[in-house]
Amino acid sequence: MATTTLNEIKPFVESNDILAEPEQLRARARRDGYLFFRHLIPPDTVLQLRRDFLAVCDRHGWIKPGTDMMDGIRNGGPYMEGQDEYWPVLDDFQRMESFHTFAHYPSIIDVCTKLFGEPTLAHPRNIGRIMFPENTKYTTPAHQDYIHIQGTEETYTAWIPLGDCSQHFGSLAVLAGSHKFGVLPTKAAHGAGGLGVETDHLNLTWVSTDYRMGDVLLFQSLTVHKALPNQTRNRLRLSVDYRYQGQSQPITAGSLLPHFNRMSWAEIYQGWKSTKYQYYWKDLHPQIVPFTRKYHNVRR
Ligand SMILES: O=C(O)CCC(=O)C(=O)O
Repeated sequence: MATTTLNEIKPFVESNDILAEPEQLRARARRDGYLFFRHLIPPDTVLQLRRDFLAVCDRHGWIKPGTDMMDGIRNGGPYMEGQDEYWPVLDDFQRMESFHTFAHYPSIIDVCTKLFGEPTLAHPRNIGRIMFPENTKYTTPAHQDYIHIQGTEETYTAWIPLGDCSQHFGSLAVLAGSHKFGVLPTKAAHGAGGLGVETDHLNLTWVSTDYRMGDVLLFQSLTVHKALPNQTRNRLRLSVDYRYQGQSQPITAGSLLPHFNRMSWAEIYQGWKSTKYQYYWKDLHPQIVPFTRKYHNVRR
């Protein structure tokens, strides 16, 4: 799969200027397959979640002793999804009330509701990621989320780094306009999701940015995206993926389960202070549709 050098990546179109214009947000998302906002969330709110994530990493011995925990300087690894060492950390993220509550942050829901033209359903299947340096081979490959989510193509992923995240640090890039090409054939690949797509023949442009704390990228489920490698010497890249769709749209049962489904919601909710974001989707009676594995027949 072809790699992209940093100087081939063009900057995102920023959409803060049209935040109050639903028609324009929809038109831009239809054109580009993504919307990028600076400072959609107050940096202090993101910083608090970063603290919670890093406290988990620290408890598991992933932070270098004697360093400031908030710098996220790695100890050991690289570890990644699928490895024995990674699951206990992932499980601790899944139990965190602040991680799930953050998915409902009002300014994110507000922009989604404008985009969908109807109330938003936030999927409860939230994902937290820690990307180690010196692990380029396992950088998230170019892929489309639709094959993993299904339900409706009009599902949007919000990708939010928990801290400033330059391109050198492994920010997320999207292939602008790629959502117009439908579901692309998949190919076995290293990195999150394990499935990639070829993109050279599409002749489209990769776009990204140096994210600052509080910036949010939203992209449609058919939009091809990938991470850039974490090229720092020793820093952990932390981020969250949250998913959203219109409440009237169909959804698959898997999107209502915890990521990797390693614990029940009841286990996850133990010790939470509030019940507000527990089982909230049940009151919305989402229309459940089947999940197909027809896109998972990969070329090798
Ligand atoms: O953070 C990453 O490296 C991967 C994120 C991603 O692919 C997604 O949000 O769908």
